[in-house]
Amino acid sequence: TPAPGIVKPLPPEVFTVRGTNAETNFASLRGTGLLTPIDHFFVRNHTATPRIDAADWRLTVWGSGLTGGPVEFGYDELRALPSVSRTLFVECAGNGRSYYTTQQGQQVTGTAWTLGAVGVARWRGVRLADVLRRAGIGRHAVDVLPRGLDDEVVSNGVNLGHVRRPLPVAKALDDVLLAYEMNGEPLPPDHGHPVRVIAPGWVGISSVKWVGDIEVSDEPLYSPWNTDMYRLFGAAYPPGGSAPLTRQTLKSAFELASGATLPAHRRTVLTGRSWSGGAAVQRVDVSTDTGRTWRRARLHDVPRRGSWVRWSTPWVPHERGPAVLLARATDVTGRVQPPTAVHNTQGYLFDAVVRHPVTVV
Ligand code: MTE
Ligand code: MO
Repeated sequence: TPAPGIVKPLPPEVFTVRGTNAETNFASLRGTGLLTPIDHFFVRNHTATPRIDAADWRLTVWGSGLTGGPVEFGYDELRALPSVSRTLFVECAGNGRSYYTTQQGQQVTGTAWTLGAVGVARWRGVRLADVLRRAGIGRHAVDVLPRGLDDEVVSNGVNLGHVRRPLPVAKALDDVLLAYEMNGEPLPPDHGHPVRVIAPGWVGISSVKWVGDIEVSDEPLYSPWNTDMYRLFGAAYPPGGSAPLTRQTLKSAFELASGATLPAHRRTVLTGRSWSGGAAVQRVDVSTDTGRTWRRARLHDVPRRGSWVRWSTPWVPHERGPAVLLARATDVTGRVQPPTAVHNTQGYLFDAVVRHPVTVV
């Protein structure tokens, strides 16, 4: 199934196409390494992947938050700056959204992701802070607004302009990257070629792809992506919604197809991954009896905030028929994935334990 506007191949055993987006099937990650291979990495496009030649690309940094006028950077200039490499996930704020409906019976709007709108890559690039300092960021700057070069987004007949979302200056100067490499390769077209933002631990919309300009402002900046979208609205939240979303929440997924069949009386190794943008994952517990009993899974990676840990646990099922598997992560602050997630109308930040159905035969 071709997805409109995605450049890379989307084999159905690896991706589920959802509108202009492609979700990674977690089962296809079994046996792969810590990093999501580029040909398995989910794609979330508001419109379509643009083809941008690095040789023609310029980054313009401008705005009232600079001490001087606009400053331009070319691709080679950026690559000549000191570089850093970091292993981080990009995850859509709506990852897991479909479970508000299928597990909790609640209505939500937006792409009906299961858990595959997340991937971990090794990103190489420059610190956004270095670029902002070279551009002459002033002491009164409050917001930093990267904007994408992809097409303007039209939603319900309204032109929302180019994808853009302000970062508070504290985050922009802390750990945000302007990345030009992914897993050791030049950034592929679908993931932001030639340069994208990577905002560690934060909702995916903060990691603007195909960045073309960055406005630095000494007044707060707004875009639909921090006013109408990517905030929490609903009964549990104030009438104007929550503050704009920042960090991703705690989640776990099995590397197994939903509804997979497993042989009775044979040892199966259940594998999966857990992650959070808040604090590092400390432990993962797995239940094979719908939560009556839990066992601690073995972790295969050193837990790090903003990345994931792979885990495994053996299971010898004896009872034939349907079963429900659960995986529940705990972070280093003691936060545990809850049995239900607090509803919000746009279905963001689903953090509850997901019921994973299998059949023992
Ligand atoms: N940046 C631009 N310019 N256009 C987009 O549509 N989508 C955002 C973000 N950056 C988007 C963007 C969203 S919602 C997510 S979840 C991530 O990119 C997805 O990154 P990926 O496609 O590399 O997985
Ligand atoms: Mo997203």
